[in-house]
This record gives sequence, structure tokens and C-alpha cells, in this order.
Amino acid sequence: MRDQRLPTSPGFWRSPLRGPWFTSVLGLVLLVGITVLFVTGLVSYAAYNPDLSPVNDKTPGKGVLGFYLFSWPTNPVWLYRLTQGVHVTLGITLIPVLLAKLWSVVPKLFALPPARSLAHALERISLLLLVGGALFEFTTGVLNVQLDYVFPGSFYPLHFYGAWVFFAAFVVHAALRVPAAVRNVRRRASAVPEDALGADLVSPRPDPPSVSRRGALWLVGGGSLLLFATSAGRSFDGPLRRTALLAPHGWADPGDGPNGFQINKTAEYAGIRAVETGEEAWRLAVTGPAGTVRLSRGELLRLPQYSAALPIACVEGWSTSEQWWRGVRLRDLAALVGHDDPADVLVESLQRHGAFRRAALSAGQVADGRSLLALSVNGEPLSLDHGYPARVIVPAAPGVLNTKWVARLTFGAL
Ligand SMILES: Nc1nc2c(c(=O)[nH]1)N[C@H]1C(S)=C(S)[C@@H](COP(=O)(O)O)O[C@H]1N2
Ligand SMILES: [Mo]
Repeated sequence: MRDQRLPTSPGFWRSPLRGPWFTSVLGLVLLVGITVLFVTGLVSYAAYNPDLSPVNDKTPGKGVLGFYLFSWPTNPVWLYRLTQGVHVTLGITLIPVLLAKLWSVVPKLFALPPARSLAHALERISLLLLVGGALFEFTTGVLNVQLDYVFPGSFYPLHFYGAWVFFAAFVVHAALRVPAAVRNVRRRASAVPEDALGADLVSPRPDPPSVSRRGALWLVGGGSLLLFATSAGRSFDGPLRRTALLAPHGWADPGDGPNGFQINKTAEYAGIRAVETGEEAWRLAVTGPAGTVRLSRGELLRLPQYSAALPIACVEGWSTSEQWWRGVRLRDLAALVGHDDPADVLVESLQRHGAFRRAALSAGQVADGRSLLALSVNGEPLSLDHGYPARVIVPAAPGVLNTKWVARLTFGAL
């Protein structure tokens, strides 16, 4: 018998909770949950117009990994609000399940010998990618939504490549284990035959139980429920938003009134000075095959005005309900500079620094009559923090494409 004080000895692990049933239940929850995370994650990437690189997407050499990309639609207007809300809220909710699952199999990490055969060695390497990939994806995701881009500019490629590595290992693992996991779950929590997959997880000398396996599952589920209840409010306005205790609170207080909804980056943060946005100084430059026209805010207001009720839905998972935006249609501005058929557009902000000072929209997005260069919201001029003198708003698009403090529109440049 090996020294039971060392984690390499099975006798070192004393929890009576460990066993095939507990691990299998958690595993099957993750099977469903992580599949949804992967799909909504790819969808989020597609929504970002990565084909309009290098403006939107700087992910190097995505090549075949971009095979599924499609032109992001503008309907229904809440599409990204839903997919990204699910991605972020589900990811946060699954944290206790992931941690419990890793805890339940941790003795295997220390099992000796490190490899019994070539097949066993390969399997252990795939598990390393699986566990490492899971921790990496959950950590980068949480850091991004909670702490606001700790890796400016590099979050997308990190989270994107990490997802593919993680998911490849996940598929292999699921193919090998799901049938046995289903069998394990059908059995009762206490009845574990010696030959069940994962029977080696059962401690050979368990401590007396302080909670049953079912009770432990309820604890994990309770933890998830608590995270859900304190996160999901980030997808709503008003009193529900206040339940989002876990959503970052470093944001500017949007106040009340027509402009009283979530602000991401304030004008002050973005370095926008009031002198640049005044009626005297600010001109919008619109460029196309017919040349460049410069328009003041007053001139823009004399063009035909249209309204659209659209939400803002950020990649960080928060969103606002639908606000009434009013302004000039992007496709009318395209026509003004010689594009009768809508073209894609490069949007540039007054902002001089920061990742989000420019964005590219597809021709399909420009064609939609609800895609606006908005001048007002909910019946009042835009506030400086929401992008005065003018901002872009596009149905169903990620918030990051709704450029604020617009200075220049270049149609057909991409
Ligand atoms: N110029 C500029 N536009 C910007 C940003 C920015 O930092 N600078 N942030 C974008 C992001 S990430 C989001 S989610 C929305 C948020 O818009 P809001 O602050 O009006 O809610 O603005 C977008 N437009
Ligand atoms: Mo955002």
C-alpha cells in the first residue's frame, strides 16, 4: 500500500461523495451546457462581421475555423441580445457545476503510473487539454465580462482559439464517456457496481458522510441558481437590472429620463471633448464613389428622419430593452455619396484611442431601413455619453458595432 498521506494514493482521498454517479450527473449537465456555450460563442463571433477584417476582426489565420461564418442577419432585432445573454449568463451559471465536476475527478489527476500504455498516455494528454481548456475559457470569459477587457484586443483570439482546443477535447471526452455516464445516472446514487466506469473514484476508506450525494448535488445546483439569479438581470433595464449584483458596477450612472439606460464607455473615458462635438466644430464626413460630403448636425436633421425601436446588446452579456432611436438611414447616406445599391461601410469615431473607435458594417446591415445614424433617442437629443452628436445603431448587431461620436462614414471601402 502506498503512503496514504500522498495524493498519489487512492486512500488519500476521503470524501464519500466521489463516485461514478456524482461525476456522471455533473458530466451530463456540462455536456448540454457546454454545447450551448460553444454554439452561442461561435454565433457571437459570426455576429461580429469577422469577414470585414482587418477592421472588426484581427484574429490571425482563422482559416478553416471560419468555415461556418455567414452574413449576420438584422432580424429579429433581439437576436444578439438573446444569444449573447445566454452565452454569458449560462457560462456564469455553470461555474459551480464545472468546479464540482473537476473536484469529483481530482484523484485521477494524481493517479500513478502516469501512463499505463500509449493509449492511456494519449487519453491523459487529451484530459489535460480538456481541463486546461475549460479553465482557460471560463477564466477569460469571466475576466472579460466582469473586469472589462483585461487583455485589450487579444481577448477575441484567445477566447476563440481556446474554444476550439477545448471543444475538440470535449468532443473526444464525450464520445468516450457519455454512454457509461448515462448508465451510471440510471443507477441509484448509492448503488455503484465495482465494474462501473469511474468506480475507481470511490474512496477506499471514506470519511463518514456529512451530506448525501443527492444533497451535494443540490448544493451545486443552489450555487448555480444563486449565480443565475444575480447575473440574469444584466439583460434587462429598470428594477431587474438591480438584481444583477454580479454585473460590474463601475459603470457610469445613466440617470433617469430618455437617455437613462446603460452606458458602456463614457465620453470622458473615451477622451471626447465638448468643443469637438459642438454645432460649430463637428462635421460628419461621408465618403463614397461620388466623393465626400460634410454635414453638420443641423443639416443631418433636415434630411428625412426615421425611427426604429432597437436594443443595445453588448458582447459582455448585458443589454438594454428596445429604445426609440431617430435619425438618418445609413442607406440614405450611402445613396448621398453615389451608392444606390447599399454597400458595406467603415464607421470611424471622433475617439482617438481605444479598440472600439471604428467598426465595419456589412452591406446587408446598411440595406436595412432600421440601421440609423441616430441623432436622438426616446424623443431627446443623444446625451454625450450615448454618442452625441451622432451614433450608429443597427438591428440585431453586437453593441460594439454601434459606434458612438461618429466622425466619418466611408461606404464601399472594404
Ligand atoms: N466610439 C465608441 N463607440 C462605442 C464604444 C466605444 O468604446 N467607443 N463602445 C461600444 C460598445 S462595446 C457598446 S456595448 C456600445 C454601448 O453603447 P452605450 O454606451 O450607448 O450603451 O457602444 C459601442 N460604441
Ligand atoms: Mo460592448
